[in-house]
Amino acid sequence: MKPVDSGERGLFVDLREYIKNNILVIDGGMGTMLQVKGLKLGETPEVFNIEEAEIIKDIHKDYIENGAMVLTTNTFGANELKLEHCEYSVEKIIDAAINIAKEAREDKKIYIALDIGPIGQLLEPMGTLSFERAYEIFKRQIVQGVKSGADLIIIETMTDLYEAKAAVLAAKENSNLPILCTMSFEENGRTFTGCTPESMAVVLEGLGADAVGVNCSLGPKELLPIIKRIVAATNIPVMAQPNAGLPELRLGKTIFNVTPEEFAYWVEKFVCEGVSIIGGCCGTTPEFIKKLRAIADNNKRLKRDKITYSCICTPSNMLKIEGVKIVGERINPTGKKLFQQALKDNNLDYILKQAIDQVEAGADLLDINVGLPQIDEKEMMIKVIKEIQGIMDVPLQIDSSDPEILEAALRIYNGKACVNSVNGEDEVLDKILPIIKKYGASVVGLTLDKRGIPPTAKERFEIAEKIVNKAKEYGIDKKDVFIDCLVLTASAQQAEVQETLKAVRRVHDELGVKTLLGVSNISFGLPCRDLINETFLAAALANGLDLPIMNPNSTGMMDVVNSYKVLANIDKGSANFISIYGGAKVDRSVRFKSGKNDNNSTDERDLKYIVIKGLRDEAAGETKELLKTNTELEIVNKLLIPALDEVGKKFETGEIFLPQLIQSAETVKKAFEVIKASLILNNSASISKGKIILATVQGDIHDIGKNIVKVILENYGYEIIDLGKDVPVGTVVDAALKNNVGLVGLSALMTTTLKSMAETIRSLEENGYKGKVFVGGAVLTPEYAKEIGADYYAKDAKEAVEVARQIFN
Ligand code: B1M
Repeated sequence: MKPVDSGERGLFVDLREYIKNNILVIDGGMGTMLQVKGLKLGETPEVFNIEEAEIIKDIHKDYIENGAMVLTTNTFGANELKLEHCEYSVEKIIDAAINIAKEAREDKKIYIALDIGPIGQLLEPMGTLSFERAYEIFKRQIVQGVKSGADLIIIETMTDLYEAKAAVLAAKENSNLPILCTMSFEENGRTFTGCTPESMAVVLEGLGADAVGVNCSLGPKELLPIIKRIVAATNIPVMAQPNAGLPELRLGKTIFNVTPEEFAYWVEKFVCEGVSIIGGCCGTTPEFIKKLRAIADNNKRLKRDKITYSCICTPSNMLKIEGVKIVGERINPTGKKLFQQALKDNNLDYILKQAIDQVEAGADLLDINVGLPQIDEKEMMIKVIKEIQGIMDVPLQIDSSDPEILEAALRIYNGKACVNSVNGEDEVLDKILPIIKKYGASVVGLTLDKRGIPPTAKERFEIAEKIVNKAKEYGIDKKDVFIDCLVLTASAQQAEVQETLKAVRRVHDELGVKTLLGVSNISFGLPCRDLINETFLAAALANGLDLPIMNPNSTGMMDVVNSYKVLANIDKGSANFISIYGGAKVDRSVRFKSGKNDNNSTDERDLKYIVIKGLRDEAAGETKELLKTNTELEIVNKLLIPALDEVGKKFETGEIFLPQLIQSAETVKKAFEVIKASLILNNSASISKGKIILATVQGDIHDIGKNIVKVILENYGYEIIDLGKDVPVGTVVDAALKNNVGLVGLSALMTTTLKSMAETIRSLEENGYKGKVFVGGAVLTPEYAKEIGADYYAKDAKEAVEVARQIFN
């Protein structure tokens, strides 16, 4: 089944079939080829489809002649945002690109892939682009791609899994074409936004991509460990399109240092690992693809082992359901007056606190139930999911019986979620299972049907079996079905407690699926509920319970889980147990005296805590409160900056990722708005003591520090012209000369942007600026400031005021 020869196109092999058993060779770099052929810096490559069509055609032909089976259209950036100022429409550019590829392939059996790159803007909550807007942007490209006759869609170089999801959904819902999707990873094994290879593989496979993998990123050698992780996480074909090595800047030119031979050496290793779709990215040429074609012709696609483990995930946190995983039960209004009130008051902070408390206490995933008759459950579900996902990376279990709510929630959830729940009724299964399949989620199946909850283990087992089989009919693997054999209260249905346990045992042993139980139902109506809950939990775990839904803030319940993990050989060498209980004298008698659930809910949430957790809505109130007893600068220096330092450390060590970093920064902004208002209110100075320009240098978007400096200087009576962040060198120079200022202040927070700072100072001098320059920012030292020609260095906002005093007084 070789698709490339000069036969009739009528014999064209279906791509989905082809990649099941063969190695497919895609073409190589387009952008870097275009640069060699005259594309200038800043030019839009896609315009070449219309104005320089012959150049594109020649590149395609060159790739075909060297063995490429797939041509990738020159449409990487052909989306309506990137083409906003382009004279040609998205439709015109895509149509031209596909037609050029068709002309290049003539009547050869070559597939044409509509190429789709990232939109170029960050999605919410990291940026401002909504998920649905991103979907619409991709949809427009895909609709045209289908119209113009693309054979498949390649979604590539994604760094945000949420954006990749929007693109894959747009492709699935607006075409029947095969979808290949790749993301770009960094040396730390994650994408720029913190997504892991496993999460990517699991989520994109679940959404129905036909192949998943990695492109661009690094050189082939550096990609090998990432590729191994992708192969180990998915059952669909894996693809790889590395760069021709790590780019190096030499004499103003980007050089890729890997030869075609070396490239092929590594790609052959990928094939031995199980990769079956190969191609090249930046720096690769037809010569590279020729080598890859030889690999494809000389190797068979490796038969890979089927992946059978259960998991759910967020982009940065893949949770394998192995051992015991705790489902936090507290985001649920049933029987909780405060929670009900929070829902009615739209008090998302309260809900976020519940989420944080549970995760800090040890929950591995959180059940989210916001059903209350007086509120719009769908709207609330979406809000809660977005808010939780904005600040933490715990996977979620969406708990609702309404298919419309479930679909809306699964659509916006970032990752692979679990749905709670379906039951044994055909009507329910037929409505909900297709939604589970479409979004690649896992599902909880309750062992009840129209008759209610059957009393015996046998009947509950039968319902479980029916759910697993029905899921299979809908294409849902049993690894994605978790069965809840249902807990009845021991006080009312004592005889059935053992039936539940027997059912768990049978489902676990005979169906081989994961089991889940809402444990604390067992003790309703009895005194000392903790004791019953804990004893039942121990019995259930011993019978094969994998996912207890419980209150992780209950120390007793956590004690049971922790000790069970030792006894079941899950906690190897008892390491976790010893780290928790070793040394400390745990007084276990205290808990039993109270007879109530322990709840370590942390009420002592100072501003620092609020920033670290990214609780935006709490920042303003807390800051106002603090201003009653602290000065503005005290709050900045003692709380806000140390909090950000801690966030920075967590980011550096991989404890948190970009989305959380952004939430903390946003939280600081909220606090700072209050501080600024207070300073303005208390500022008596009205005459300008001097004009100062402030800017964060080009390439750097950190402006919190610069903004603090600005507000404090304003407070001391200086007039500030704030040029903002990421300010081009020329803008600073123009503004300094035009406004005839006496002082320019530059801020930089990254080692990589220090050279921008040096360049700005040099350019100011070269262009005849006569005033002084002062610099600041965490990466700077007084020595370096001197070295790059700054007149002054200011460690912080106070020192900035000293500098201004020296200049203007
Ligand atoms: Co990022 N970031 N960040 N970040 N971020 C740092 C700086 C980092 C140290 C974190 C880390 O890895 N530990 C690291 C830089 C590493 C390095 O080069 N040495 C880093 C990185 C890598 C990145 C990204 C590349 C991450 C990514 O995308 N993979 C990306 C960069 C994008 C870009 O700029 N092109 C990025 C993005 C972001 C956010 C957008 C999420 C956000 C910024 C939001 C915003 O500013 N609007 C952010 C944040 C918040 C941080 C940390 C956590 C905090 C920075 C901050 O605001 N500090 C930071 C880690 C850290 O510094 N602890 C980190 C508080 C602020 C008051 O202090 O700015 O130092 P600072 O200002 C002080 C003094 O330095 C001085 O006075 C201020 C008040 O006392 N000062 C001046 C500052 N400017 C002055 C000018 C003066 C005088 C004094 O005269 C003109």
